[in-house]
Amino acid sequence: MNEVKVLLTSVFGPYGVKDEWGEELGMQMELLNNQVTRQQGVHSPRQSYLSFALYLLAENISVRSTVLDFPLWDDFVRELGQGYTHVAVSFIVPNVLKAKRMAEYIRLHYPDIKIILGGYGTIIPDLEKTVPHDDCCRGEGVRWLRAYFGDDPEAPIVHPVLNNPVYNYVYGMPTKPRGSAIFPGVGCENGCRFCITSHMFKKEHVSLLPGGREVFEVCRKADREIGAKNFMVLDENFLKHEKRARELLDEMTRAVKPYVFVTFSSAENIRRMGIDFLVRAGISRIWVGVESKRNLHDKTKGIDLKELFRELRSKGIIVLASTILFHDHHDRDTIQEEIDWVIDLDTDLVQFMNYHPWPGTPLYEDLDRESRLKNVHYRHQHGAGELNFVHPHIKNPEDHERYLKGAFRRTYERNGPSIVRMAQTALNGYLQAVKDYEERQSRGMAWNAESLRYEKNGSPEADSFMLERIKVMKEEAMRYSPSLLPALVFGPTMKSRRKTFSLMRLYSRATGRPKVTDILKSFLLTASACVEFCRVTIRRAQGHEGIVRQPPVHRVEYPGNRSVMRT
Ligand code: B12
Ligand code: SF4
Repeated sequence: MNEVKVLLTSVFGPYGVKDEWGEELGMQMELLNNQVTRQQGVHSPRQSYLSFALYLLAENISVRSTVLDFPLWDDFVRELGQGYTHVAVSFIVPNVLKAKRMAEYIRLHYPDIKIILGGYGTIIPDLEKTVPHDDCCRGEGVRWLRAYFGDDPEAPIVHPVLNNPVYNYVYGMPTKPRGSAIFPGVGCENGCRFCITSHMFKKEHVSLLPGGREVFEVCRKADREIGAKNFMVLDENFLKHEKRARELLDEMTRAVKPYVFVTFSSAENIRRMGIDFLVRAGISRIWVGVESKRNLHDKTKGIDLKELFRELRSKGIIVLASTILFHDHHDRDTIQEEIDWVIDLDTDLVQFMNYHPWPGTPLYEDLDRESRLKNVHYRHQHGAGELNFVHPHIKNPEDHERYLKGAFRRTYERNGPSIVRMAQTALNGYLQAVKDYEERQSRGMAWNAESLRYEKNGSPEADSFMLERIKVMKEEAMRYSPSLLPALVFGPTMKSRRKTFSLMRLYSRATGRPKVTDILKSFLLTASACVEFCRVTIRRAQGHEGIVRQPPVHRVEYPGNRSVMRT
């Protein structure tokens, strides 16, 4: 028998391009430009992320494997010639036709290869009728794949070190990606009615890195190997696991390593942990589901979101509020009120998404019972187009696209470019941190790691960890500074330009006269923005929303991890 060799692959590109297998709208391989800073044209920062699950899986099985991420069709076909016994495809629902094409090709040309499917696409009912396969993992994959290959499912998990993002463009200028990504766990216990990331894992949080020490060790490893100091933490509700969050801060404090994190958290957990904790722990950007003005979910009940976000921003934490359009109570008036309510929460970033019943969620089951599910092909189920259920008030599919697009447009017109807001939050946060630090010193206050509060202790020693954190906050704020000139030149309105101009002045006052290199950077970025602006304008004239960028193919070979074998 051949030695087992696995190909772990994402679906093939290009992405965000309409063809036989994929869609343009809502399907870019980007977060911000696709579903957050959409409609902001030249101002929209552009980033793409690796398909994290593939690397995690490859690190954690004893058999030899190759990860092929973002292949074009020819890359995939060529790779199949490398003698694999298994091909494992990770896919999400709207990419089902890509997974189908890949699986059918394997069946036709390599009938001996076993096909394994995993990822959110596996929630599709009767999947075998669409995508031929031998096995399918619906849920946490590391333990599943280990069991599949006869390894020890409970062996400690090895976390990969990955460069993140894959690319990063600001005003059309590529900048060097400087961070990494961490996935401490998958799933969420909250079980909100519509939420597939909770119900995919049976309303459980499945831990991959059990404690803060393990999270910190991953940071250290990434710091040593690729110099990463910033981490995108993919865990649905990072702050819910208080012990882990506390431990992470303790570890960072002990080692004086003020790493920076971008993560998700529900509002209730932010309130529980306290904003001082978040600042100290280095949360620079937080993604909060606000869902609806009516506060339909427990995680936001009784919380003054506007006040919470104001406080977070004043302390330098960039807030991304994410919300859902087309709840049942939305009609033509209330949906607009809802959009205005979210914009009025005054966050740095807003994500709008159309309500979507994914198979496996209570929402899906309820709508099925009510015979309200529509026959919309899975390829169109990306949350930016036609609803896949009958809405009581807004039935026209064109409206489903139109309201969503309009919501992004309105946010941009009212709030201006998000990049300016982020710069403002980062700078205000740095200045506030300095002020707070001085005040605490003068009042003899110190951090109490038990109560997670600053308390009077009478002996005002220097808080060396916080001093390091403040340096990092300054660096973070300074990173935005070159973007302000292009933001000013291409500002959408007079109001937005005035705001950018006063922020530029605040930067000069707070951080001193800009260095020659910074001035040069600003001019270069503005020149790049001119080119980007022309490209966006041409694409729009051709009937598209903007430029679609593609992540380059990324291939890594893994020898197999023998430490996970059964003993
Ligand atoms: C990162 C991310 C992205 C990145 C994608 C990067 C990439 N290269 O694929 C970006 C921002 C580009 C993106 C875009 C989109 N995304 Co997205 N994304 C996520 C996010 C936030 C995290 C996924 C992740 O990496 N988690 C960490 C890894 C370790 O966990 P995991 O992927 O769940 O993998 C575990 C298991 O699922 C399983 N597994 C996964 N694959 C495989 C494969 C095999 C063989 C096996 C055995 C197991 C296995 O094992 C892993 C370890 O346990 C999730 C939400 C979430 N919190 O999970 C949404 C999510 C996956 N995205 C989703 C969607 C819909 C989209 C978009 C259509 C935009 C949108 N409307 O939200 C676009 C589509 C882009 C495209 N062309 O494909 C949905 C998918 C829903 C569904 N049922 O299919 C999710 C669940 C968000 C949501 N709640 O709606 N996304
Ligand atoms: S809190 Fe967020 S991740 Fe958890 S179930 Fe609700 S929507 Fe999903």
